[in-house]
Amino acid sequence: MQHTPTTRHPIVGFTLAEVAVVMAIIALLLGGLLSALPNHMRQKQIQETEASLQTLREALMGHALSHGHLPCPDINLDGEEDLALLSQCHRSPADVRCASTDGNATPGQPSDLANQQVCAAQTGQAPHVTLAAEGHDAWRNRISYRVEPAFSNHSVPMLLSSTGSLQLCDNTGCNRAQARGVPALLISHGANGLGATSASGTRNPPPTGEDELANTDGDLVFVHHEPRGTGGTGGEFDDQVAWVPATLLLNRLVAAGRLP
Ligand SMILES: [Ca+2]
Ligand SMILES: [Ca+2]
Ligand SMILES: [Ca+2]
Repeated sequence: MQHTPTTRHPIVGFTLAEVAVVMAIIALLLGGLLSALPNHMRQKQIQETEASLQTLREALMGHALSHGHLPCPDINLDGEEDLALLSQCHRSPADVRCASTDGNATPGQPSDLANQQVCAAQTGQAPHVTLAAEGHDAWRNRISYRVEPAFSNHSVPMLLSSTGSLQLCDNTGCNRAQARGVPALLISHGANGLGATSASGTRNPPPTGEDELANTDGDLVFVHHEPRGTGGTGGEFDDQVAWVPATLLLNRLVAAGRLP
């Protein structure tokens, strides 16, 4: 009886040590990917919000070109600008509500003053329906909007000499400004959303840091700088701000023949 010779194959496999090394490498890679994911998401949200702010800023300038003034803020959260007659306004020292005594009024004509259509408030939400643009940031909070009376009076068109009083600064003391004499500002209250109104109309708690408080307190000074945690001077900060420079706005109005 003849036996057929058989071929002997070596046993192919991994030792336990090799498997352990491979598993460790996979765990490290997965850990790295997972830890990078929130940062990647946050960067995407910041970029998305920046794009929304720039779109709204362009829409504001487009509105000024077609109407001769910037729109008023939305204060009743329907997305449309809110107006009042100057005679209906209440001037408050804490805010410059209806403070349309901006030098454009014709002296000696109080009745004209009383019938001027002005903003019901100079601070509110971006009137995204009026502007036909998205009005919220990446965290589904409405973008806040502040506009100066000299640029938003609907009865008295802005002039080449119109100036704003808003200041965008590095800190609340404003010893270093990024822009002065600003006609209008748009603010996203960032990932923490403090001080914002949500897209569904819920008012979020106020900011805890003084730099973010500067963007919600209704005065003329606004703050913008790099994001910061809770530890630094001025407190936590993640707001994003865009502004309409007076020079750019007036230049576009002149180029379009809206101003002499
Ligand atoms: Ca409204
Ligand atoms: Ca914030
Ligand atoms: Ca302020």
